[in-house]
Amino acid sequence: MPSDPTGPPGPRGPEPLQGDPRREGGVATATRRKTARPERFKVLLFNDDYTPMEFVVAVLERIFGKSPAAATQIMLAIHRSGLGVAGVYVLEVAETKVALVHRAAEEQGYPLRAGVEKE
Ligand code: TYC
Repeated sequence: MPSDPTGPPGPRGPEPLQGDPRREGGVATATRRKTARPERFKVLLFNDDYTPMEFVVAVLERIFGKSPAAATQIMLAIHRSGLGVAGVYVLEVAETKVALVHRAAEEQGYPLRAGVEKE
């Protein structure tokens, strides 16, 4: 007869529940991921008074893969609040996107700035 896991605790404490490795004679260990989760970084875009809205939307579409609707929403949020998140990436990708934004803006003579912040 299977023991009643809800019954009174024995000398070694309550009976392990079904699926608990202690019940199967296995070794109970703390859960721990083997591979470190890579740190992720936000790419921020900053508002300014000169970069055209259409250019910021184009940057969000081309460099950050946003849909036209999402790009417009993000651009307007930056315009209203001063800054916004264009995307979240591992550090090397985030830094590359920042460089692409600055290069595209400089080519057109716009002062648009981007930066990286740890998530
Ligand atoms: N404020 C700009 C304008 O009125 C538009 C703008 C939006 C600029 C977002 C930069 O990151 C930016 N033309």
